[in-house]
Amino acid sequence: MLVFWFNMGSAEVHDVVVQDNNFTPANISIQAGDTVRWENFGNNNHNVASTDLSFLFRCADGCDDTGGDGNPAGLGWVSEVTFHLPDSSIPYVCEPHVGFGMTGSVSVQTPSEFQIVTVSDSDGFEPQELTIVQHDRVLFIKTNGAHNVHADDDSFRCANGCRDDGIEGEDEFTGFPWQFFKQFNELGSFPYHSDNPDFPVTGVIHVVTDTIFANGFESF
Ligand SMILES: [Cu+2]
Repeated sequence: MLVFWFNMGSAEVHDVVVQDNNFTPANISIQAGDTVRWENFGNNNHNVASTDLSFLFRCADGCDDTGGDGNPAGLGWVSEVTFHLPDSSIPYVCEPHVGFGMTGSVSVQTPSEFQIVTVSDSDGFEPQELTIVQHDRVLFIKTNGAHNVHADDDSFRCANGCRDDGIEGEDEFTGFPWQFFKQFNELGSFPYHSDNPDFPVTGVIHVVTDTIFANGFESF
């Protein structure tokens, strides 16, 4: 059993090498909540631009959506995109070299283990308080009303997308149905709230180490 505890999850960042003129690996598979990091080792100007309308990102020297510049750029740029929802295949291209076959895809799997927190007008965040192990993932689901999930310390803000994940989305409170996976990689307590002024509901996630769980604290 202990082997399981120590093998559970880690901060998952998947590297893709950008060269003249291809992506390596071109097709990768990740879990929802993971991050893909592209780095340009080539001399040509490259970028990464999604062609899937539900996962819009365009990055090179940063991503368009997060104030960066997704125009093709030369040697040395690094861009990261975090994927919060499963999808069988999210295709992307390098815009100047798509005609040369410079294409790739990200397949996002449902995590094998995760906790669920729902939010609604009537019940607020449920469970209101949750303790998880470092690197665990939480699936937040809005079941009714207009809400988002905003960390009190402003470290994250998500709804139909998360701020700063590189993907075009809505992180302010919204009545649009949404759900997202978030991985918690930092230890500590993370109180959060909905920004809806009519339903200012709150919750908290406690992130602890494997060791604390192994010592039996979870039974309390
Ligand atoms: Cu290119």
